[in-house]
Amino acid sequence: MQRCIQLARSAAGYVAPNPMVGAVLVHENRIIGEGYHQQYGGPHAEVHCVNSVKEADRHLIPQSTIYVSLEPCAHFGKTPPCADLIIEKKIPHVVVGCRDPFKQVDGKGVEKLQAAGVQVTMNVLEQDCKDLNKRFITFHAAHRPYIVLKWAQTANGKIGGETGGERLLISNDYTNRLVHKWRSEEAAILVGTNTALFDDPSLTTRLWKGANPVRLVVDMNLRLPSSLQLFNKQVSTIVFNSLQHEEQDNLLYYQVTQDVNLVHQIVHALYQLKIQSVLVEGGAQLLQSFIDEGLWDEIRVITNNEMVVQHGLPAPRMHTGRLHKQEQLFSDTLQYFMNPQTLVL
Ligand code: AOF
Ligand code: ZN
Repeated sequence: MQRCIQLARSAAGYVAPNPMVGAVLVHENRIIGEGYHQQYGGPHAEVHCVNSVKEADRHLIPQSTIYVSLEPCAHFGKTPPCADLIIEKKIPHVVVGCRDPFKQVDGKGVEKLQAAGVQVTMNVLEQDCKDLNKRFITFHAAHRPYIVLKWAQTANGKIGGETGGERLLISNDYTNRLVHKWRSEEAAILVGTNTALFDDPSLTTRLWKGANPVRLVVDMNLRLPSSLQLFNKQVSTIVFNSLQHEEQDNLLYYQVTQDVNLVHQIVHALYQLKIQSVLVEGGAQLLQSFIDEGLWDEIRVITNNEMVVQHGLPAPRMHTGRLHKQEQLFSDTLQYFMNPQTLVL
C-alpha cells in the first residue's frame, strides 16, 4: 500500500480534480504489476497496473492480490469501471486503502466486487491514503473545499505595521518561495479587500513551477481599482461582491449578500464552482472569520523570529488547533496546525 501511495504521488499536479491513485499487483510476495492514474481523463490506476504485467506473468493474475490506494470505481465515467476490470481479470483479492466518497462510487465499487465473489480487505493504511487525497475527499465527503489558512507574523505576533494596515515584509526569500509552492498545490487563493488594495499581490506561482490557482478576492462594493495586479488577465479571478453577477474574459463577478455569513457563502460558491481547495492568504479579518466559523482544515503560520514591531495589527487568534509539525527555514519558523473538529482524515 505504501508503494501504491508512492506511485500515486508521481501524478501530483496532473490529475486534479481527480484523486491521485496507485495500484500494485502482487503474486506470492512478488510485485508483478504497477500503475497509477497519470493524467486527468486518462486510464485509472488499475488499468495501468494490469497492463504493466509482463507476458510471462499474465497467467498469474487470477492468483494475485491487487492493492489500490482508493476504492476501485463502479461507474462509467471517462473510462469503464475498474471493479469490472478486476472481475473480468479474475483477480480474487482486492486490498483497498480507503473508500471513495465520490457520489457515483461511494461503496458501490466494493459492493460490486463482493457481489462477484471477490474478497475485499478495506482500509489498509487508511489515514495515509486519505491524507494523499485530502482535498478530493473533503470536497466529496464534506461538500466544501479543503481550506488552508496562512499568514506570516513577527516574533511578537503582528501581521501588519505600526499603523495597522501597512505592509510588513515578514517572511524571508525561502519562505516566500515555499508560499508559491503552497499556492501551486491548491485550486484557488483567496484574499480580502484590504490585502488586495494595500499589498497589491499578483497571487501567482511565479517562484515555483506549477499551475496558477484561480484567484479569489472579496470586494463587496466593487471599489478595487482595475489596475491591481490581481486583475491582470493572465489568470482567472473571481470577485465576490454584493452588486453584480456576470462573467467577462477571465473575470467572474460572483454575487453574495451583505451579511454575517460571508465566509459560508464563499465556501458554498466554491463548492458550486467545483473548486476543491483554497489557500486563504489574508488579511487578518478574513482569516479570523474563517477561524471563528470553524471553517478550516489547516493553518500554516510563518514566524519571523527576528522582527518585532511595537504596535501594529495582531495576527488572527486560533481557538482550537493541533500543532502537527514545526520546522525552521533559516530565520523563520513554520508551524502547521490541523483542525481537530473538521478533520475528515
Ligand atoms: C479508480 N482508480 O485510478 C481513479 C479513480 O472521470 P473518470 O472516469 O476518470 O472518473 C473519475 C472518478 O473516478 C473520480 O472522481 C474518482 O471517484 C474515481 N477515481 N478510481 O478506480 C483510479 N483515479
Ligand atoms: Zn476506476
